Amino acid sequence: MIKKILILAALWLPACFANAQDFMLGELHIAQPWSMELPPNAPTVAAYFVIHNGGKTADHLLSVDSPIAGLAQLHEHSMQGALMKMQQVQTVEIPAESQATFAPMGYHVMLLELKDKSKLVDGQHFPLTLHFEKAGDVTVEVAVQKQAPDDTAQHNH
Ligand SMILES: [Cu+2]
Repeated sequence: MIKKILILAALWLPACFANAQDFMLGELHIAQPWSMELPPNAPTVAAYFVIHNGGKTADHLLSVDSPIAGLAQLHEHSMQGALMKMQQVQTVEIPAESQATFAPMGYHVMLLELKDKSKLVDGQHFPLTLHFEKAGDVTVEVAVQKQAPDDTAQHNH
């Protein structure tokens, strides 16, 4: 399993660094931030991305914020018996020379108290600022789309 992941990572690297939807911050690389278009009356929205850490030390995502939301939290989905539960987490570790994946049914950014819903439609995007313990801050543009990008879960292109 580990070997397979390493091979996938090696294949992925050259292609992804040329991707315009990716953002760099020191050794961190935030790939393809996206959010699902929701009905206009949806009270919250989730944002997803993959954070790659090319460095030799772990970093932590401490918090996030966005001008479109009054409140932004780091959340995690987990199975509790047969039930899928969502809970807030304080930080998310990005292990050295590895990655942290934010995707449906896993870690996600939850945006609450939405202020500007005009940005939450297919084809639009909104800014999201990530605050890291070591690397500092970076603002990414989250693309709103009707469907999940097919390479979110694994970078095998
Ligand atoms: Cu959530």
